[in-house]
Amino acid sequence: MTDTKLEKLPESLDPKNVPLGEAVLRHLVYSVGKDASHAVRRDWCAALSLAVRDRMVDGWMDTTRRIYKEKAKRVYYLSMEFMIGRLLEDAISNMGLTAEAKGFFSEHGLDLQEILEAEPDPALGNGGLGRLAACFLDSMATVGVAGMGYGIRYEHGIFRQSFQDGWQLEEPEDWLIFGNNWEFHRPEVSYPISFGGSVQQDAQGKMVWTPSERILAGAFDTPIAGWQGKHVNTLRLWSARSAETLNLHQFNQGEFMAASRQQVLAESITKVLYPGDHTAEGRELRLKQEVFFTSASLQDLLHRFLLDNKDLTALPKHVAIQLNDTHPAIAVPELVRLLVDEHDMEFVQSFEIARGCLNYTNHTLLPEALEKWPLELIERCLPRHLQIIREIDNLFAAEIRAKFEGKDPAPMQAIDPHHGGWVRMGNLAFIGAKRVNGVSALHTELMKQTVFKDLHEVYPDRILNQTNGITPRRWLKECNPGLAELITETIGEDWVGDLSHISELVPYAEDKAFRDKFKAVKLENKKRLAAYIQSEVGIKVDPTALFDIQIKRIHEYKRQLMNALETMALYNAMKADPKAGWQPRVKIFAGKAAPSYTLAKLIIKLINDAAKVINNDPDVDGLLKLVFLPNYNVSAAEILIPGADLSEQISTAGFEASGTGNMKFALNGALTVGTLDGANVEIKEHVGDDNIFIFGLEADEVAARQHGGCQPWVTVAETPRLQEVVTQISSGFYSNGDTERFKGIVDNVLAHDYFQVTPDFQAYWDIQRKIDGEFKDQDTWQRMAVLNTANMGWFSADRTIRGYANDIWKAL
Ligand code: GPU
Repeated sequence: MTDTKLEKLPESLDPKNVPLGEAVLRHLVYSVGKDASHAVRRDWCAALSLAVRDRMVDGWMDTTRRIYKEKAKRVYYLSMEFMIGRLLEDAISNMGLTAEAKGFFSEHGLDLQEILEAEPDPALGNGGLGRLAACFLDSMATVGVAGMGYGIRYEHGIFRQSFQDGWQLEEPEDWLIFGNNWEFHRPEVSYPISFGGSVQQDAQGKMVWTPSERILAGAFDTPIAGWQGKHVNTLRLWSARSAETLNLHQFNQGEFMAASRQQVLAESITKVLYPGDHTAEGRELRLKQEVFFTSASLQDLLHRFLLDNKDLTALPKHVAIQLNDTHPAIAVPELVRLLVDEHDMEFVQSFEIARGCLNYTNHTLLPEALEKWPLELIERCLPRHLQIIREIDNLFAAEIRAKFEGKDPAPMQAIDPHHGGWVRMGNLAFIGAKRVNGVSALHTELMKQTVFKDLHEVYPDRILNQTNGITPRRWLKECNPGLAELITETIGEDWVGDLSHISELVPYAEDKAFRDKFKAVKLENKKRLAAYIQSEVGIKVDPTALFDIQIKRIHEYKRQLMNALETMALYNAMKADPKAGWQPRVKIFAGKAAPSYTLAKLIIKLINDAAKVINNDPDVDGLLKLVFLPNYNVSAAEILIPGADLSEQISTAGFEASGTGNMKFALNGALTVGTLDGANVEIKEHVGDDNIFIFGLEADEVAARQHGGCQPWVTVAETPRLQEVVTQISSGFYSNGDTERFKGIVDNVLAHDYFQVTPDFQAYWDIQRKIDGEFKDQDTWQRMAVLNTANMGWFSADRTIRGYANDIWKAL
């Protein structure tokens, strides 16, 4: 820092003293370098973003000063994914600038909405886990937690999905191509990250790691303003670069490729987001990504701590670290290593410090998603970490033996010596954490009974629940302005900053005039969605039909297949008797499949092929449409969710840890058809049994069937509508007579059906027909819809963050 007499900036420089419009024009000319007559939407978007960012900076610095002064406990949220979506509307809305921005642009003949849509959608995540992290950033800033997000600045986010002849195509996504107006590059903030090499003991007995590879992590900061901009936190994303400079000698010899080799290798670490969702993949590079951002974040937070603290044993008092799933679980040995090797502390004390700061959130019970790394890989890439993991395991084993006579610690340890040897990251995270949490009540219970059964027995106080939540700013106020205005004119605006107020709407469920307005808003949203469908896939849908939507990653356990099969059965029934008074429906799907997940991709193809047949059949015209929208992302969700009548949350019970889309739909007045899984259970408790459509096997019944041999082919034979559909698919009805195409799906359903599509099919069909009937009674339906919106206050991510802050971080 420099010594300067300049403490406060002159008032004239305060961005608040300049009308927003003027600031936009100034940025357009002097930052973007365009004059108004040549500017395209993207230029206006850049100028507006910079003008809004200026308004955030003072609050940002104030927040930083306040945190230092008050010595507030700092919370670090480490996540491989932050699915932030577009930031401009969020920033304008939270900073209270919407009216001013709208006014300025309309004065100049421009439409704010179109300018907002010119912003690329940063999709730095796969699905719910990444979106949860983004909602938490908004809520930490709103609630006033001194929180910071740490992640990776991927050059390419999740792939862009399109369809070629109904098959999923993956293309690289390029969100940074026109620059990023939100971030501040901090070239001076950089940390070395090491890999490989060997460890030797020096003369004093100290372990010395000599790595064979070293890269640098550079920081990029994005300010995140909470509701009303009072508190502004930071999302710090790391980008990799080589620690070595260009080999000029080689370059001058004309060996351009060889000269840049080190740069290319280093930069590959933050090139792409791994598109695996719930499955371990990508091996070595993925491991290096995890180590890279975890180590950089820990070095950074230790550096910040030491700026005004000397005693590292006080770290747990001032710092809480949340590990978003096991992806950053290498933090356990890495924090110990930094304390022991770089700060000369004792091992046992260092482990106690680590265990005082670190907490771990589990997001799945799926065995294939619990990360484990081959010992050989860890030994080769991270030899010093492996030593520390072994020591931690020994310490843990001694603790268990001392506390529980005769208890074998081996199955609980981080290292599994069998089958060539593995490091189990879930066990490592559990052993190294102060608190471990699940993400819904049911999921947390199942965690205790299954994956962490034995660890829970020996540390019964460690596991707790924090049911997920969503930010009402993005997921109601911004994405559904019509409904937001109706709510505000009815009960005032307090709900935006404190969603519990939304329950004041409950009495209005009985008010016919209010219900009619609620319905009118929904219809407008459905028209907007219909226009989007038309422009994306060229299918015309009737906005008065029942809009039935399933949007999420494609996964067997989420059972898009069951929804598709029911659609085909409905098609058969309608075709057989078109005059039977059917409720017209539009079935809408969207979601990406992991590129290596063959069956998931085949399910997409099946839905697209079925859509071709159904949408072109005049017999069901006006009765049924089937739509699969490409490239589902946060921006698409913001159009889809407000336009839904029915929200599909139909996972095999026991498999969806929580779900958060379920909350977004219900908050926006869609009714849920769902199983008793994840947070559906709690949604049912809040909206009331009469205002949700629950069906199907429960988690314990599913588990029993999965363990005892069940015979899906028998169930199919006993379910005529399902039998008919399965026969049609295998005989090539949806594939131009090709009987091979969907064999993978048919064989799987008939022979294994691990995710229990066949036993749940009939109950799903029945409840859908019940829904048809209830939708026809629009008055009753709208009443239920209002009660959904009104009773979702508890699912605000602000409530979730307060839960973490009180029970885990001790930070409020
Ligand atoms: N989830 Br593990 C992901 O989106 N990706 C993952 O790799 C893992 C979990 C989801 C859960 O499936 C979903 O139920 C949950 O709501 C979400 O994390 C946030 O907790």
